[in-house]
Amino acid sequence: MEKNSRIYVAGHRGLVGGAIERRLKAMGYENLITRTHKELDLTNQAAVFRFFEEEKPEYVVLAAAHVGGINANQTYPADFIYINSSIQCNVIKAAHDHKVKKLLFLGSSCIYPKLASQPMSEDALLTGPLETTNEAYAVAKIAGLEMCKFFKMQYGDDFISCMPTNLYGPGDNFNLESGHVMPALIRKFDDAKRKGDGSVTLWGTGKPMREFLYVDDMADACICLLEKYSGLQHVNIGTGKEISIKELAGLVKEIVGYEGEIRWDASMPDGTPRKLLNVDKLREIGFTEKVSLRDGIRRTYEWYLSQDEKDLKK
Ligand code: GFB
Repeated sequence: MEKNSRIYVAGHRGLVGGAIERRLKAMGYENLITRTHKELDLTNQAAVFRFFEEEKPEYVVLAAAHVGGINANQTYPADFIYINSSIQCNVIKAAHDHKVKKLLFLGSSCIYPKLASQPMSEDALLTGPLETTNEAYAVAKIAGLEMCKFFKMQYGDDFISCMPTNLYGPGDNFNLESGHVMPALIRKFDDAKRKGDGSVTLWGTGKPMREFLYVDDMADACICLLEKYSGLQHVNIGTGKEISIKELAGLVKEIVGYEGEIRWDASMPDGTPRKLLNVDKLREIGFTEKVSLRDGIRRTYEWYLSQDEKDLKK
């Protein structure tokens, strides 16, 4: 990619897209193309094809998606499979038709079987049943990464995919119903501290293990793949380290400075017990994360405190 290459960052208002746009700008890429959801509905094929005709991007980062935490995935599976499949089909086909030089598709580590042996390597894909709470999203993301693979096989398009672990950081969705665990912990402990509540209720048992990557590290990993990787198989992006939700809650509680009790609502789902990624392939390509979990949580909390209430999708 040249500094004046026309790079379309789809999803630039989201957690990952926002970090990628920030990083590319900081690196001196001056020809970034972005559209808000209002400006371009990526589920509208004609609008997407018109956009590619007009803007002729040379590179595409497909970070736009309909995303959410365990509760949103479990509650709205039709939305998750339809919206994400539409976005992917439209953008990948338009990128092919307009001879985009390279496209990076972003998926999620929930694509792997619920009980895949841990850590999960790229070869674990499609070797067993999926976690039911996010099956719809996972099927859409599997279709997206397979579509990139088959466009590369049939047409030679340089379309690659990455499957990131759970991401967090500035720009995350702090809505308690639709968001993920990290922003939920930050918001719940901060609210309880301000109100002087004696306890905070979290979901499930706290036993599941999760892996977390700070979103600026994710942006660096994506740019590393854009610059160095053109293989057929997708690439896991993670840290190779995991923590229980219970331990994570203790860490966030300490960083926020909340001193009350933690309670667990076992009527809420735990989701998959573990989804630790094998990141050997990512290391071979030449990427290692820089931000530790503690430091990433501290930075995210500082960002959270600097935001207006209304901007946090409360
Ligand atoms: O981050 P999360 O919503 O999604 O939940 P997943 C992770 C774990 O945190 C689950 C627990 O075991 C939750 O029960 N948890 C505890 C909470 N308290 C809370 C809370 O207040 N809010 C939330 N949200 N969780 C998602 C997939 O799975 O991972 C998506 O559904 C995507 O499709 C994403 O793949 C990366 O990690 O379980």
